[in-house]
Amino acid sequence: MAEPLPFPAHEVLIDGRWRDSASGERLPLLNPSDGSVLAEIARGDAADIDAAVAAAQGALDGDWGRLNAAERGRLLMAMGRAVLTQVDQLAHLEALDVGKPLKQGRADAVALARYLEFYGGAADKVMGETIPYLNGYTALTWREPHGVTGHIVPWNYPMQIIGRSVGAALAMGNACVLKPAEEACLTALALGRIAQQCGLPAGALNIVPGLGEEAGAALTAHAGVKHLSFTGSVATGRRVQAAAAQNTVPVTLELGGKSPQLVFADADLDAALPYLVNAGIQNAGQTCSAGSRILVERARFDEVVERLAHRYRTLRVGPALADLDLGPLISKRQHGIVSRYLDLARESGLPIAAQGAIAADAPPGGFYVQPTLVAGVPAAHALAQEEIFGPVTVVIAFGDEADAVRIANGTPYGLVAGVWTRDGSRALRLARALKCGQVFVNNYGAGGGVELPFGGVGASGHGREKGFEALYGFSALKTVAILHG
Ligand code: TXE
Repeated sequence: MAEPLPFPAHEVLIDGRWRDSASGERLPLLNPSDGSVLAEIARGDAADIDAAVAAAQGALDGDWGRLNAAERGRLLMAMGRAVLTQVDQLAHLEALDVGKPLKQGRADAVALARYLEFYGGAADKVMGETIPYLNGYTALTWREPHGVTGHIVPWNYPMQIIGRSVGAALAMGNACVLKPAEEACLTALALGRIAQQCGLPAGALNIVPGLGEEAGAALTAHAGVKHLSFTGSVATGRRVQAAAAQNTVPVTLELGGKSPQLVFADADLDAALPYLVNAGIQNAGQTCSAGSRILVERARFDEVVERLAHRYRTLRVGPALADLDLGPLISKRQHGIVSRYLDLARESGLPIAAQGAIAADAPPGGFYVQPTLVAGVPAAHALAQEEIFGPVTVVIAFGDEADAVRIANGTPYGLVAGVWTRDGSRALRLARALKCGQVFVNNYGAGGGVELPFGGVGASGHGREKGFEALYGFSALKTVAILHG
């Protein structure tokens, strides 16, 4: 018998109150490690979104809107501290809900705390400018919150994505309506409870779980929402942007990628290897910034493939609570998507260089897939072009630097890139030439990146999250020109 959850999962949080969805309908939440029903969540719909937007507007017009920047920051920092006291509990929830190994869930919880600390500390440090203007005038700018902001979050990194999005929005004085993913929303609900315990005014953060096409679509269409941030698939991102256009509101879209890691012959391979492996398998490859294409200079191609393969053969997959290298995929559907890519690799005759193993005692109902390294993949092949969102890493050979850049930039995406070289000039040339939002040189995603602006170009989306940049996205600049003679 599974342990009961620490709170009822079937409620929405609106205006500081937990209650059933307006329709009373619920959805089953599955445990990806064994396929069992873990809990029921609310099936929020347009009526709940309506109430949540009204509550958020009420908070802006009331207690939340009256706080100054330092007071908002203090509340966020208190939430960050509270999260730090519950890292293990949050990691446990994420393990049950997302199938994430405990150590990865802990890292996510610490990152959530860091976002809350960072944005709490930044809340009162966003300043405007005075502008030299005509004689007799004083001209200045300041940043104002948009108002009610809508946050649509996927299932792969709920804590981190909520931290970077809701944390920044609250710091700037917006009031939020959060729609977590129907596949995983326990840590979102837990954060709602933490926010209440820390004294966040009612209505500043409202949480409405539900289906994308119901609660999600209602949020994107709501005329009371003044900014939308969305992380998820390209197809849904386009729908979100189209809906936002109807109300002429700004959107931030983070839509994943096919991020390359470029390994030159002069690279320090000992340093690179752990990153090359981890960036492909973390969270079972269900990571927007997964380094899922490894591009290797031909002179060292065989050596790199062999060393990667050696590590891949040792990788172990199993239930999240067993805390192995990888847990299961999020759902049967995602398992089907990834399995089809593996079938395609075999049908295309691509060399499977190595695979990890699924633990013998992994429950048969879980959504497990072997981490797989596919070597010598043509750059134009679907496996090298499309986001697989599973632990499948392709290795592609390149000739010279120009070839590497051409291959790296040769997908519709542009989120992150990694460059491994000892040549500083080349590193700088590539950092300029790569079409993406973030470039890591001789590291990849190190440090979690709370402070580093993040977002993509092309099909990876637009707008920037993380770092100070997010605060600009969650505010509108107002210019004031005063004629005083
Ligand atoms: O995404 P969706 P899914 C990619 C990844 C994955 C694929 C499908 O390649 O295989 O997307 O995943 C909400 N209006 N990424 O189906 O549909 C939905 O409820 C408003 C990359 O999970 O984009 C959930 O909260 N909202 C990625 C969120 O959108 C809607 C993370 C994401 O769901 C909606 C996840 C609608 N019409 C998947 N339809 C990344 N960038 O990290 C759905 N939603």
